[in-house]
Amino acid sequence: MAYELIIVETEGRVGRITLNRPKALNALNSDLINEINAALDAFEADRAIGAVVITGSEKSFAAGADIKQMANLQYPDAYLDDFITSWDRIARFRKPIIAAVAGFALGGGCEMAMMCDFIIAADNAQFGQPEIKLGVMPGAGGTQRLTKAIGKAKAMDLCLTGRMMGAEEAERSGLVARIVPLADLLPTAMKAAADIAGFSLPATMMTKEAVNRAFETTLAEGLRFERRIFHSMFATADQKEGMNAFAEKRKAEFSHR
Ligand code: CO8
Repeated sequence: MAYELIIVETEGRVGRITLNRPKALNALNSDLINEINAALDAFEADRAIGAVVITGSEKSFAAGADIKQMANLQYPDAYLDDFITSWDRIARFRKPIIAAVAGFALGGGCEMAMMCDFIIAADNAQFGQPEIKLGVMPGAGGTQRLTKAIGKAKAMDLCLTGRMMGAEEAERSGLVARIVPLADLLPTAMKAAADIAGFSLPATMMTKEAVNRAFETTLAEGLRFERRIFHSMFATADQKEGMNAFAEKRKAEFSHR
């Protein structure tokens, strides 16, 4: 597929998607989402890809859903077309995916970052759910994922006032895994992704699946799920390689199987 609103690259076993709609601060319209979804489908199908980084520009990760495209949307069309359903492809992506966020991550942009496995933020990052200022509310997980990430008090504050939260507050609140200087954002995210992609692919995918299960089930069920997957790893070639390499004091060469 030819991409017009994103740039898709690979570096070793890492895939990178760069949102590239600078004039609109990477506002998310349907064409942009369709392109992201196509790139993710391709990366997911490609065994040579072990992790993905999604990023925007230095000024804006994504300033939200395209307000101009949404302005005249009517309820029957929103309902019948199930508006936004296709936007959660990132949340269903099975391989590890990191959001490298600089500048604005607002509305759907913040929601998109939260669909990733973790967020590395530049020190100029600004997160927010400003939908309330537009007469609506978050629609792609903002009220749910944000609340799980930072708790009720902060989530209510952000969703009800529409204020922005800087990188330091976001890290302190648990939304962001790491903050780095702007110039280090991409190298840091790519290094983290390359480290992850160097590990056993079944192991990283299963780890991600198990961590995500913690958000959807009870502790007892989650622990049972973890134990079952953990046992299944003894059927992988990479478990044999990883443990034998340790015993033989050499670096493991994973076959990602
Ligand atoms: N939609 C459309 N265009 C946008 C958007 C947007 N969300 N954000 C910025 N732009 C455009 C502006 O209209 C402007 O275009 P033009 O030059 O043609 O007038 C251009 O980008 C530059 O923007 P500004 O001049 O406003 O730049 P500033 O640096 O002065 O301000 C801000 C930057 C603060 C980010 C400001 O642009 C702003 O407030 N943007 C809107 C932020 C917002 O409200 N986002 C939430 C949108 S609603 C939403 O996301 C619902 C989620 C639905 C689910 C999504 C699923 C993933």
